[in-house]
Amino acid sequence: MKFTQCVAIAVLFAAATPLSNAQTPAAPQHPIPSIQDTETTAQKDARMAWWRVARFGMFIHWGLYSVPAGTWDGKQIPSLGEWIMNNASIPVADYKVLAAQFNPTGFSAHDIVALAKSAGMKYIVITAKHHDGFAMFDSKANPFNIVAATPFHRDPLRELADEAHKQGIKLGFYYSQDQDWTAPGASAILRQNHDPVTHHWDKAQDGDFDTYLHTKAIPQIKELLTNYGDFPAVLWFDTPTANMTPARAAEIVALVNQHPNLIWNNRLGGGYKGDTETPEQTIPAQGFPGEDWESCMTINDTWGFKSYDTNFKSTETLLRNLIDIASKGGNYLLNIGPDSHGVVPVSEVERLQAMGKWLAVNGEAIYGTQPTLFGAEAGAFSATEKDRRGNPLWVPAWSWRSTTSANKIYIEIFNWPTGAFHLDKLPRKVTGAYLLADSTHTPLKLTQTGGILDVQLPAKPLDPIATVLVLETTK
Ligand code: H79
Repeated sequence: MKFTQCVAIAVLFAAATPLSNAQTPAAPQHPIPSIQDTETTAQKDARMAWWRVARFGMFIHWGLYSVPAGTWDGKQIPSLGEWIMNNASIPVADYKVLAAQFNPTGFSAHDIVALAKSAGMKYIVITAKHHDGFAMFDSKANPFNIVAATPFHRDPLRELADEAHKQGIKLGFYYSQDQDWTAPGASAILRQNHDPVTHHWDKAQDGDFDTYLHTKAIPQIKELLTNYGDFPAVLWFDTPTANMTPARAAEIVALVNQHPNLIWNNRLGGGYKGDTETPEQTIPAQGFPGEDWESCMTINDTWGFKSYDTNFKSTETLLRNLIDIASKGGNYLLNIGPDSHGVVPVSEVERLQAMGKWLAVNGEAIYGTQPTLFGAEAGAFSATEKDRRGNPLWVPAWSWRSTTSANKIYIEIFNWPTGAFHLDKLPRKVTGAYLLADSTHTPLKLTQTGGILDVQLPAKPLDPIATVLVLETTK
């Protein structure tokens, strides 16, 4: 997706706008207060604790759109695979018949949970219902679902919940609460000019939004919140339009309030801020200091499977993204898109396993760490060039990043220097240094004068993508 395509839609994510440090948050005036309005800081810290140390999660976009897999009527449909119904203006009846062809017998909850674990991911968020309105779970509220409408008859969410329990990982559900292209009355965002006004391309989509909300969205959210034991740990809303008024959003808040451990994002709408900022396909220049945030990204150029999208990011890019995000205090929610058989594309599996290999050695520098004590290493805003919004262009630098713990500073080095690694303005005293991937932790020679540090490095990095230098510190 082109960045420019998202701009108009980004406006819809009103809650995604970060408060500048100068602003004090106004006391929220919600029709129904949400947990964030009423809990203490200590309660919030306890609720967010697992998520804050997790740093790395698996997004799964899987649904009926994996059947056409990016092609309709013999034509390759540009842009996101999960948007095919909208992008190709597929009539509701024509889209619904896909369900009869969806029999993903290659799906294995065990293998997907094991893949997430081997990648070093600490949570999974799967599409329970995307904008196409097809529920990937056993829903009594609406028959357009994987159990009732397909020959598969199984509930992948139940199977994933069982496996996630067994293998010890958190499971969350994505639910498109506002857009639903097959339910009468729900929203559909116009694709061509990105007008946020809701737009239907089939009379079957016309109807009353409150009827949709009360007969489908709310009952299904209730099912998701009550039928899967301890899960979902996360509820991931998306694309609120003007239809998601404060009063309507409050009806959903009344439900989520009954699940006091639940974490939910900033995309409910109606003025609710939720728990997490959710930059999509980008890493913010300096993160969201003091806030919980999560960058979600595709591994190629689509969320939902497209048979011909082979533009996979390299393991190097993916690992640098994870490290960059961790150094700014955020989480990385990296997507996979299983195919219509339920199988995860091999190129995705390979990259995840490679990331897991790095994390198995270097995870100490990522999980549960604090952001960098420096900052300039991430890059700088250009004095002359502007980005597509007319703001100063952010020019990232890729020599190194840093993460922090109580008594260590981690330097993730991408560009291996010759001789010494040099640091200015070090706010702590360094008492020792070693490479994390060196199992013997052989001490490296260092000199520190005031805040200026030089650490002698071996001639070659221990990992071609990122080698972690550990500085043991006292304050
Ligand atoms: O679920 C994934 C996306 O389908 C969803 N959010 C992530 C996590 C998403 N929905 N909308 N958007 C993201 C942003 C809007 C993109 C659009 Fe377009 C630009 C909609 C219309 C213009 C891309 C290009 C999709 C259709 C044309």
